[in-house]
Amino acid sequence: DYNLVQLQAKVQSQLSQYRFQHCLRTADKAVELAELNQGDVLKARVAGLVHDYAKERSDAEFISVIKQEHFDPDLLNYGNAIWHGVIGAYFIKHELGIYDEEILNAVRNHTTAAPQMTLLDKIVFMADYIEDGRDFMNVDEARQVTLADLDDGVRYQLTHTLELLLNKKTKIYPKTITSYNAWVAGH
Ligand code: DGI
Ligand code: FE
Ligand code: FE
Ligand code: FE
Repeated sequence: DYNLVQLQAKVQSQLSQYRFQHCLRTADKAVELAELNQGDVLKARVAGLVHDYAKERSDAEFISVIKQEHFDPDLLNYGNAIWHGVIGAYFIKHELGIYDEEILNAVRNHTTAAPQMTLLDKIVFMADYIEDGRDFMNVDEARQVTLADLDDGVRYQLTHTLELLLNKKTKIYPKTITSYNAWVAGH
């Protein structure tokens, strides 16, 4: 069982006001998507609330956990964008005492998605993207698509994020590609 008030306070203590508000809005959107898709509303709220818990940690902290806990050393070739979910789940487990692997996996997958996603994975991945504070070109289209069909939303985000990364010549994490291949690409 989760004490949401206590959990919120701990998340707030680790984040800037602006990012904490993003987490609250992501939690609200995750609940909305869970209701629409017959998902677990409480797990959606908790996962949405904590998904960016580690986003403001220093690179040095992530690097030390990657090394000490024997995460895939290839992670060292990436940065905060990839670390805050995958390694973030480690901080969430050990500092917030959340041991539910469904919730932890949804956090791990919230940036890159995954070739195979649970309903909770999809809910958190999409809630993060379309929460009410998001303002990017086509966000209204992304919301419309996602509310009509959650899987179409996942395809939409994977396509548009990959386009964005390519345009910026950002280093793409392999899982981002395998997710795109599994969800979007033809043969
Ligand atoms: O943490 P948020 O900003 O709320 O959202 P997020 O965790 O979904 O995404 C964080 C950033 O990560 C976003 O700007 C897109 C970027 N990203 C997604 N896939 C990859 C990636 N960055 C790199 N370098 N490689 C990827 O494969
Ligand atoms: Fe994130
Ligand atoms: Fe995301
Ligand atoms: Fe986020």
